[in-house]
Amino acid sequence: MKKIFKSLCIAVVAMLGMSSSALGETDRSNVLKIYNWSDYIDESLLEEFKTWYYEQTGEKVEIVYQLFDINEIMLAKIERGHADYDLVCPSDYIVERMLNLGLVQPISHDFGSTPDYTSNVAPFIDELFGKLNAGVNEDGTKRDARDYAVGYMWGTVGFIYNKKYVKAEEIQSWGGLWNPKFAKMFFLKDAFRDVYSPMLIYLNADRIAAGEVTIEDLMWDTSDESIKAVEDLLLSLRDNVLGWEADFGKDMMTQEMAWISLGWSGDAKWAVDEAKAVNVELDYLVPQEGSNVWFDAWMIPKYAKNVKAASYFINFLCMSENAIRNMDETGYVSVIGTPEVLEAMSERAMEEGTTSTVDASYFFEGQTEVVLDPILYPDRSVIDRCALMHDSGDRTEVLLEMWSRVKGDSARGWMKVLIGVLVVGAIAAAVVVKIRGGKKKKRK
Ligand code: N2P
Repeated sequence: MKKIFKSLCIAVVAMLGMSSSALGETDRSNVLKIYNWSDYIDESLLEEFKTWYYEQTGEKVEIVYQLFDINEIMLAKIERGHADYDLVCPSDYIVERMLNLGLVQPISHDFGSTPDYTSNVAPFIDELFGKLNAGVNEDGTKRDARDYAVGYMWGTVGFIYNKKYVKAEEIQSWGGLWNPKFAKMFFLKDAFRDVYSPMLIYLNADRIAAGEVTIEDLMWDTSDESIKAVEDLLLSLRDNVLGWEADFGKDMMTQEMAWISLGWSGDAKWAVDEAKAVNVELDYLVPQEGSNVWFDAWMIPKYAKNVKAASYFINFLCMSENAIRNMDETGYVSVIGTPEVLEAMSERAMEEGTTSTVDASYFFEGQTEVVLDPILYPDRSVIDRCALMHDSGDRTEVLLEMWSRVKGDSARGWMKVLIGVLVVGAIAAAVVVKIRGGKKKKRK
């Protein structure tokens, strides 16, 4: 729960700070407004960026940092055009959507005498970018999404589970969720795309095995028939769901409030590490039928006001040492694939007691047997059964209607109460933090 409070506190403190400094006395063109996922950065880098930016450009910058937990909430703000963010961090399928809706602008890689660290992004991420439907340029040529976005973190979707109550064999299939033993003991992610896709894969497992359809094909499938089939499947599960979580599932897992959470690999890593401190043994796996591999990327909205600082900030995050710090802090895996990152992550895995190896050659060239945490860098065999999601375009409304029917009003009521309690708590905590000039407690 402290993570949720922390996230909300940052947002609130950022807004308080914004009214008194950034937007009050500082010229907006010297402010960098960032809209990022919660728990998704080493916050000390925000302060350090200001110094680094001044060293590189001789220009001062203030940062306003705000948080979201759901892609579609961020997108709605940008789409309405009310929010003048300079940087946002959508997931792959929303990168497609933002490109195709013309919401973003190309990213300059002109950093003067500062090196272009964006070249540190691993070729694996370039390949994922290549799979996006990025539309066409004005001259009709195929658009390269990398002209408009730079990768940040990536991972998979799977089950975070408590080893005391759940055996890995019991959840090797997405169908493990229907085991009566787990009724009211699991969370589903409150992100309709992250649930729809695994369920569609589960429904089509036999066809995938028979070679009649690929997971990649399914990631484009938003037909009425498939949406109905997923709806029926989820309705048969609804009464067993403990809750729909946007970002608190990982905390609940560490507190043993749930045994399973359908979530992102980065949250799994964070939860596994946190849980160790309280002698709770968590783990993570990607079910055998297959799943999503995803990545999030920085984009500069069309109406950004500080494009230069935005592109420098992206460049700053692509430095190996900053990527490593972000990984340490958040549990998520950076898109940076340099030897420095490999060395740091391999050392860390060994320190944490990992002895087995993975084939991570898809990410670190030639590394077919390397000691790495398999939650962070899954074996190639896992990656081979994962595919990227795609923008559902004008089918999004139909998917959302299905999602709303599946979750039902009771779930929404429950969430509203929870959110209300959290917001009140966070505001109280933010006031305390501000009064005490509270210092951030680092995870490591
Ligand atoms: C971190 C959110 C990660 C986003 N809280 C995964 N796409």
